Amino acid sequence: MYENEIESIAAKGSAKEIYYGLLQLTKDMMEQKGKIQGKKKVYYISAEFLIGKLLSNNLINLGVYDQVDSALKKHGKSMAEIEEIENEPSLGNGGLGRLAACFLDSIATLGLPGVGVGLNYHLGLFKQEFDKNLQKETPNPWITDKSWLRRTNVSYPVLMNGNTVQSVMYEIDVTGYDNQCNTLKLFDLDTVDESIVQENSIYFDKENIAKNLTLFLYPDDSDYQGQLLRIYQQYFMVSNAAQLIIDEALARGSNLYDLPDYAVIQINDTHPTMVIPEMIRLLTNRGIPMDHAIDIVSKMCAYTNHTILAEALEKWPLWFLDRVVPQLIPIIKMLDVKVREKYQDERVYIIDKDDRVHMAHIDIHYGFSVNGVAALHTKILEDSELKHFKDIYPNKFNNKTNGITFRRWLLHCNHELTDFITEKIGDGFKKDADELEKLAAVANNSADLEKLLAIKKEKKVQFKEYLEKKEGIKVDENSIFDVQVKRLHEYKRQQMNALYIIYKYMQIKAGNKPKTPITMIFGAKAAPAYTIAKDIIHMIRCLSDVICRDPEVSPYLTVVMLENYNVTYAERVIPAADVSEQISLASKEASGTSNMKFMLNGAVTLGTDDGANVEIHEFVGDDNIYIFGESSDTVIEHYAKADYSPEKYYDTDPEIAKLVDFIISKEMFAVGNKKSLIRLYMEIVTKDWFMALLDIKDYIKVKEQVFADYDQREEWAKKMLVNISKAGFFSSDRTIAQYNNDIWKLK
Ligand code: 26Q
Repeated sequence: MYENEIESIAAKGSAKEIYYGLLQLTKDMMEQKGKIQGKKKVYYISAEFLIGKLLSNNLINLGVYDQVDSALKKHGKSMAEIEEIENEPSLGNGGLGRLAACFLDSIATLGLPGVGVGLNYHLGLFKQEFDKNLQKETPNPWITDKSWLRRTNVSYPVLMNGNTVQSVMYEIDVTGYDNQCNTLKLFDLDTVDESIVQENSIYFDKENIAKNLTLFLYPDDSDYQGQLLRIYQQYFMVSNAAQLIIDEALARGSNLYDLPDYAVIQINDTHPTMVIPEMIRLLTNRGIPMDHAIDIVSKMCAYTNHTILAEALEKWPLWFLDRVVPQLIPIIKMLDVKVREKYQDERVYIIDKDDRVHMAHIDIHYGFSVNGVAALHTKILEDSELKHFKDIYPNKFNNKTNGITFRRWLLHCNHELTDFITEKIGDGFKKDADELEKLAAVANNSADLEKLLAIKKEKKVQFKEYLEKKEGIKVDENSIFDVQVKRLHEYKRQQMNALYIIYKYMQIKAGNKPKTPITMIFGAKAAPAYTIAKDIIHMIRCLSDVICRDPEVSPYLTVVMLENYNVTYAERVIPAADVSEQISLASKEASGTSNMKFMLNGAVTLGTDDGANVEIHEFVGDDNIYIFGESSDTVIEHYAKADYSPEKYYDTDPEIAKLVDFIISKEMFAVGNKKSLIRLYMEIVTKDWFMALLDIKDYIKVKEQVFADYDQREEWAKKMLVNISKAGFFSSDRTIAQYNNDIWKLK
């Protein structure tokens, strides 16, 4: 089927023509497949859907990738050059959004009826550029005339601040692997106007809601207007979602009293929390008594927590909400009153004594399920962060360890490894990831291990070429690729990794050269208003310059900070990685998902016992992972006693002081911004909220061991093999099967 179409598209002249031909063909094929049906659907509401480019993945899931690939080759073209034409949708930031995208893939692959609901941000999250080694944010427009987006006639009125706007719904089809399709629904406003954004910047009039509502994901919220805009966005998203859910259920025969038989809502972090009061409001408007409406909605909503950082848990001042959604205020107050009647414990109130609304508390009281995203994370929620809730609702809490879709993170991004695995154990693993286990037994001889090393080398060469073409940066494929790619946050401790670089730089200066050169690769965006995060990026860029300009050091050490790290970059750099940096302060990383992607692609983890690293550690065993640092229990104790102070380490340990002092050295000042470097130095010496100095020595020690072990090539290849073969658990197909069995209960 489709052979003639594919052949005639591949025969076209330009890459552009071929891309648009394949785009249309793929859309037709998806339409042919039809939609996954079922009485009850899951609605996954999320502020982010970091879906990445779609062409290759859709072709893989439709089962025609190889056919297209060979047709292109026959005409002297490659998939890689065709994919270049596609823009990457800029609808997410990091793990939370990528998880939503992996989940959509797995929901469709398992044949479950599911809908993603989000917003159609025209300029996405910002695009990152570097100017004098400082992060500069510019708009990231990604929508083109012909694309995966389909405009629909679906439109809902949304009342905000007394005005009613009329939404418009767009759709993107999501095809399952060897299965039918679901849809991602993205809401938008026709009045949004990109021209209000100042040239080459992310500044715009924050008060002109009709024109700015869906311009950016996470617009700067460092001021009041920015915070109000976020509330507008959130309410617009959930009001549309609620109206869609009701419409679709009515169309399938619901009488609304039985709505939980038709729809379950997964609330991805607290951003969609207002769907609860909004749904209650809409049901009461349709004549359902308040208490009954609350009961119906409580049976429909499930909440996923993605963080234990207190500052990341949303608490909106009541009067902010009153400005945007006065119609929800009586409902939120009533939900709070009901909580107060039942529980005389102010820690579980929805509205606190300062009149702030704790969004997570709404989710926990008025949802039927609360889940964390890795075993350790859920345990910390239950035992400390949300203990008061666990005591009230012991049965609501459950764990769903995150996962990743192997279609994108193995089949698509690493054909060479996929072919090797298929040769060894057949292709059952593509549908049943646990079959990867077989690999450890059958591929454990020298020839296979060498093949594994050769594949890694090939992926390193491919990345090297991509990097040089894209950014003009040269790296050596014979060096060790040590990679840390994730949102920039102090708790993820990119700054500690940078301190290691300083250590290594000094070692090399002192004559202690590594046997194998090292390439340290970073990719990270910092939130525009997060000053210290931007300072950390600046430090890393400056280190890169200092080292690159030093002929004594540069043959042995290279530092690269990728510009505008995104899904497309991830697909290139993860398969090329030897070492996976997962070095968050123990207890702070809810799960992490890049750790799983690296593991699946044969990188070895250097990490703390945090998030899903704990589970990776259990699966691969002590010999195939490098764990360092204080335990989560110890860290939690430090927080409880408030007894951590970086001065203790800085003042008493000259080796640590030397590393930190380098941040404000003349070498760094020669290439960097003095103000930024001094600010970061002061932050680390006097605050160090995420305890980089607590773990730095152990980190250095273990990292040295990693690099020494790397030279034992066959032993290292065995570690790679174990990591790949134990990755099956981290398939998002497993995660979604668990969501469905325990929470959604769809067909
Ligand atoms: C909140 C309030 C105001 C402004 C922004 C935000 C905000 C924005 C983004 C809060 C959170 C996020 C993103 C969170 C995120 O990506 N969390 C990650 O989720 C992954 C999937 O579960 C986990 O693997 C990671 O551990 C977690 O950090």
